[in-house]
Amino acid sequence: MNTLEPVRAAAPVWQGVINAYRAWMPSVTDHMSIVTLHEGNTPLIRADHISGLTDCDVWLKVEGTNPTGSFKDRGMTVAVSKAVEAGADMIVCASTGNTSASAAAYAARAGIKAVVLVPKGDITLGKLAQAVRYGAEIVEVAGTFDDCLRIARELADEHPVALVNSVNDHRLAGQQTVAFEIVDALGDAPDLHCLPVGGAGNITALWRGYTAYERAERASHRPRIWGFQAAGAAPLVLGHTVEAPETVATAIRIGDPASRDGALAARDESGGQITSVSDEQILAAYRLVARHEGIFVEPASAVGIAGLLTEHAAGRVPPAQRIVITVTGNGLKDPDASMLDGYDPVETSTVTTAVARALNLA
Ligand code: AN7
Repeated sequence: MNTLEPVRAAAPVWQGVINAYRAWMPSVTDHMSIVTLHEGNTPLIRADHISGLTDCDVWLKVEGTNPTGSFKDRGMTVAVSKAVEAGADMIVCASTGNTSASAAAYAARAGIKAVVLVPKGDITLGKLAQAVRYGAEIVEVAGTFDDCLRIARELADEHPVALVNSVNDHRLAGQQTVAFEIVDALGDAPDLHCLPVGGAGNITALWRGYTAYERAERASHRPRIWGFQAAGAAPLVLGHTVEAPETVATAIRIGDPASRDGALAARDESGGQITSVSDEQILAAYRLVARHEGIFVEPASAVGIAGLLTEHAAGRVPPAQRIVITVTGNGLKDPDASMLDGYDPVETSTVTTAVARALNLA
């Protein structure tokens, strides 16, 4: 056994969202041990190209730099810490992919078991690779995400397993920290916040975070919230559940959002809106943010950008707004999406002059 004390870092190290914001999480007590991968503290990057396109001051909150590559880690640290505190040795979740990757990682970190229920054939390669490598028990359900969530809830009701979907309030407590980081970085809340909406936990938590900060006078106001769904999976726009949701943005292929009420409250209390964008608009934004901002996101994560650009094209974005867009997950999650356009490499021999000729340099 290694009896060495861990070496002390020379500079303060970011210790994750619970350590940074535990005063805002009443359920986190001083004596509980924290399961963390040092999530959060993600970059807030000025989107110069998109700012120019919209005559606004647009910033991207790049959640793909979290430890498992998506915003889900912010809530998972709290949910898994609480599950361990309660004595759970197994967690369960339903997922379109990112929640399962995150749950699997935090379970591995905690030394407990993760069971992840995913819709068969609908999980991107990167996300599946993560769940496999972290050692989760993967259950492929012949149905949709919504079927998976129903089963996960029923398993947790009837058996000694802790449900870590965002119907678990600890997830929302952690996910609200994205709003804290944004206000701390900008010095105040933005005018407008755009984000993708699937199960709607994230929009619910985001609004909770902005509200907490405004009440504590850390921010002078709360932003309007614009949520966007994919047109083929837009229950909150249509006002009814969607039986067979379909979109290229597999992460948000959800027909029956668990946090519907929270999403509608965020929309209405902020004077915001929830509208939809087409797969073409999503893919156009997906290409644009990589090509013009240098930020590679997965298709679902481009939905907030697609939405802002669509609203701007319709003349509904006033100029000179300060806007934050959450880009929720890393582009490496979905390598197949990147190859949809095909690619056209320069092929040459091993002779440098031939390479130069092929590149029209000589
Ligand atoms: C990249 O992993 O629901 O509206 O099971 O992975 O809070 O659901 C993922 C959702 C946006 C939507 N962007 O957030 C899951 C899952 C990405 C996502 C969303 C998801 P919510």
